[in-house]
Amino acid sequence: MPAIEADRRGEARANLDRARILGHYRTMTRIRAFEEAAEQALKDGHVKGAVHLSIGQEAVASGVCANLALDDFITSNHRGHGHTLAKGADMTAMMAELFARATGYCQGKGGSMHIADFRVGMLGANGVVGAGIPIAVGAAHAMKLARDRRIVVCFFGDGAVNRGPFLEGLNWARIFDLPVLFVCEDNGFAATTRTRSVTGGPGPSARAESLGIVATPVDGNDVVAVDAATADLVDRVRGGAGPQFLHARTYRLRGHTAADAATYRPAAEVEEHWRDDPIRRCADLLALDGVPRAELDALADAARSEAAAAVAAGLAAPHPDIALAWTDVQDVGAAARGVA
Ligand SMILES: Cc1ncc(C[n+]2csc(CCOP(=O)(O)OP(=O)(O)O)c2C)c(N)n1
Repeated sequence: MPAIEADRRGEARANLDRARILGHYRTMTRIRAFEEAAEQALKDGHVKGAVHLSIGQEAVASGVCANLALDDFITSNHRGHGHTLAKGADMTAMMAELFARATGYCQGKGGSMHIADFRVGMLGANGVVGAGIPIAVGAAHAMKLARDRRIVVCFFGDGAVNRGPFLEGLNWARIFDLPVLFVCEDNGFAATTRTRSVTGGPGPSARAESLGIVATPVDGNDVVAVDAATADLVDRVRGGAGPQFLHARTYRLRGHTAADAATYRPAAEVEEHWRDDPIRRCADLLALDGVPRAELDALADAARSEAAAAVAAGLAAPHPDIALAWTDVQDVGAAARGVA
């Protein structure tokens, strides 16, 4: 990293105050609590469809989204609970969606990978790897044409860099200088495969730089570092510098889906990465700064209570009416609807 860059980041880090780091701790514990509750609910048979947990990756969602205004936009992927909560979405409606209930974000018809909330700028999770990239770039192009100050953040995994939309989307963003921050959440895996074994060349940062987009590497488990790096990149994007790329290295502490025991990696490797748990790191930092452990435990407890209440509300909510199956879809034809 060039010296000036390192200095600017160091400066930004020093300026992050305790209240802001506590805010990260709160956001990350809420994400963790939501996902642990969803994991248990899946085991109990309440969740319909697949759930991909971001346990271990919470610092990326929190550190990035803390730098966005409510009306800025994000797009997400299949592992989107953290991004969605960090952007300000409603935990109760998210849990109800996982349970396929009428009070869920998609009235129970979408599940985990289709949650969107335009009121908080969340343009959608996406089950198709890489498919959020052109959506983000399209939104950024719309902002540029409208001379709108809002920007777009596009979250995707390291597996997505091997898909065509990555090349097309980043190229388009570069040539039109669009206001978009690409955030590659590099957890080392693409489903059950180590990404490096299926990736030619040095990886995500080099791919972005080959398209003329400067890549900024960051320790994705250090929420303060993610926050500081993002602050700088968001400034550049908002200032008209065009697309930026944040390469956040992290690790997923659970299987690819909540039902995947992840036996393709040694237990010792996972154990090792638990020592690098971003929430624990953040707690240690705060404790070192004088925040009482009891205060941190109380925040984590509050997050678990909130998630438990979301589970209870989800279980109490009605299932969608069967007639809703014909809404929010393209015309399926009168014959199919039985009204010919
Ligand atoms: C176009 C497409 N190909 C394959 C899949 C199956 N699939 C789902 S998630 C995934 C891995 C994605 O890896 P990455 O983008 O790194 O995200 P991560 O799961 O690591 O968060 C694959 C191959 C898919 N959903 N879409």
